[in-house]
Amino acid sequence: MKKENIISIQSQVFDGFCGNNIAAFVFRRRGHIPKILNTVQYYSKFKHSGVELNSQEVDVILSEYNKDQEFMSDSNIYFLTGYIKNAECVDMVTKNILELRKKRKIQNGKNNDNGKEYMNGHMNGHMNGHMNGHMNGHMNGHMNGHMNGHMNGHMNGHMNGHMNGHMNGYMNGHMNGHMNGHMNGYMNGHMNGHMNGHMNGHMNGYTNGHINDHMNGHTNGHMNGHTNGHINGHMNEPNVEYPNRHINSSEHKSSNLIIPEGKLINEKDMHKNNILAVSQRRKKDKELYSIENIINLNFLWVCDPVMGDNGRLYVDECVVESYKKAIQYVDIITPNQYETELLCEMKINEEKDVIKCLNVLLHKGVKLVIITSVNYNFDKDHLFLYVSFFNNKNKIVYFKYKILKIHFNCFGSGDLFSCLLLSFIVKQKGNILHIISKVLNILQNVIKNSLTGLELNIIENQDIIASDGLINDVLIKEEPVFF
Ligand code: PXL
Repeated sequence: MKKENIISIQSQVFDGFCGNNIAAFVFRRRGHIPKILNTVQYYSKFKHSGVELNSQEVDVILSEYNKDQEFMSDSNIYFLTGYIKNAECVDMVTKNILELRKKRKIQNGKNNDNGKEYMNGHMNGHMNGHMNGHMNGHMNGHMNGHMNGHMNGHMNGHMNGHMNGHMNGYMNGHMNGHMNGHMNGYMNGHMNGHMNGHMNGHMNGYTNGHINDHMNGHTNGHMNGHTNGHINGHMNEPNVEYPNRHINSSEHKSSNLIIPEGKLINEKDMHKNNILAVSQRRKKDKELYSIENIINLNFLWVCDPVMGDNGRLYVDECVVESYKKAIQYVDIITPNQYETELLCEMKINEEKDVIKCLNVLLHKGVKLVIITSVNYNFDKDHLFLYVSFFNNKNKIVYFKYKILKIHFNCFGSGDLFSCLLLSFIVKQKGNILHIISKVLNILQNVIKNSLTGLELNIIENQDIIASDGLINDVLIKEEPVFF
């Protein structure tokens, strides 16, 4: 197991709860061992008297950490940034995160560049966006988005989105989405979605979805979905990893039968009861919005662009510009309504404005956008959380959570949200929509138990904070937003 490194860069206050006073406690109470960098030391969140680190001081700490990490490629790194008072410090934090990410690219194989035209040689890590043209050589890691053209050589890891054209060589890992064209060689792992064209060689693992045309060679493991055309070759006996080997084709109809957990069902029964289709669909639903498919969990920047609330700034004005520049490198962003308006240079009055903002942020390169609180004039009783990301077909999806407004005039709930979110992502992984429901469940309960004072009762609610977010069994469910 890789070592976990959480680095929380936020404010600290002498009295009360915000920034790292919340995050440090929450992370530790939930079993993490965070590294804490305090950007300021204020008296309280209401009285900003105290001291502030300058950008050189921020650099001293973070570059020391970067040096230490040089030879430690066996760890996952998670940055959480919150309150940073001035633009130079935001720039310095960004610079250090990028430097470390770059180093990781060499050691771990991470790459976030978009390839255009030709790419020869090796590509390690992530490729997001579009690649048109040829790729020869190796690719390790994730690829999201479209690839048109040829790919020769090896691909290890995940591929989401579309691939059109040819692939020769090996593919290990996951492929989600569409593949049109030819694939020669080996594919190990999962394939979800459609494959049109030819596949020659070996496939080990799962195929879900459609294969049209020809497949030559071997398949080990499962193949579900539709096959049109020919399958030539061998299907090997069950391997160790996937003990049940099935070929299901399009004559299966849906069924509501549920497989009792732990019960072994033989192939004949599976076909008879037509259960597999259900379990596959469930698995697909689970995987569809899985955080692992949206971001790379080896290196992650959760940026809470803490700038202000309700039209009032509490950082220097030029911090806005620094965040705008940094956005392209951020994996997850969690602005409130006012911060979203500042970053996207527009006012939010109705849902279509929110959608515009989500699109702006996603097209700048953020992989997961969560707008933590939107208030509408036409609904004073609720606030809304929006989440958006590219799905495995490279299409933007939007969801919202309708939250009963609790009239609690206190800053800090955003800080509690962001550290809980990171904790759930690191610990639980899986469906991001479920994670958000659970984080909201904890947040709502802590706020409800803090209504009598001006601070969040973090310590008093430590058991709720440490919980799995299923308190009272009341979960706010996401609703899809169609645009
Ligand atoms: O909750 C955001 C926040 C963080 N840090 C400091 C703050 C605030 C909000 O007021 O003052 C120092």
